[in-house]
Amino acid sequence: MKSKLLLTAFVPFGGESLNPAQEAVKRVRAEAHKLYLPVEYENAAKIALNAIESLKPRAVICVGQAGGRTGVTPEKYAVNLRNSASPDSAGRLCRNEKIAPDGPDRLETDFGAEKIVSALVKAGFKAYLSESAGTYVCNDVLYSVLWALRGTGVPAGFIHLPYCNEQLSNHPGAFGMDVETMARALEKAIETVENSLDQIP
Ligand code: PCA
Repeated sequence: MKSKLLLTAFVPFGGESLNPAQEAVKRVRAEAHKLYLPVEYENAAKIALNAIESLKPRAVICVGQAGGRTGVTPEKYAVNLRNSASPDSAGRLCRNEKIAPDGPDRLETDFGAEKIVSALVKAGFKAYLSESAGTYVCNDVLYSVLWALRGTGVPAGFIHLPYCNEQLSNHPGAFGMDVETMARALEKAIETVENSLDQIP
């Protein structure tokens, strides 16, 4: 039997009562292991890597919130850096820290970010390619997963989602998307990744 895909999201952070990534992933109907991570440097990545070790997924897609984005944004890169003016949910503040002391400055996602964007746009979703997953916990998880999976042939990547409509009362004027729409977009992204895997002989 083929192994399943691992789909991760994050719990709410930064004073929000929900995280669109978690809400959308909950509603994804594709067959996948789902995992909700704390917004904590290092710890979130460890939890994801432990799950990869035990579940041996055929692909990994991590999902997070990027308030201010105006569509669904597959990430092209992760950088070897933890740096934010905001502490994580455990109160840890990281300034200019490397994630992997022996890792390269930048890693490229290999889940087909461009292909996913094309498939999403073709299907009518608002989506565009992102060239920066930031330097906070989402990037930490993405970099750690890519670094751990290097050379294994298991593709991995990250998709940032904009605020969901329910969050807009705290963010007047910001772009918002419907959670169900984001869930359908994630299903389309999963389908695109799965189709590419099926093409590998
Ligand atoms: N977004 C944050 C961390 C958790 C999340 O959903 C980020 O972009 O780093």
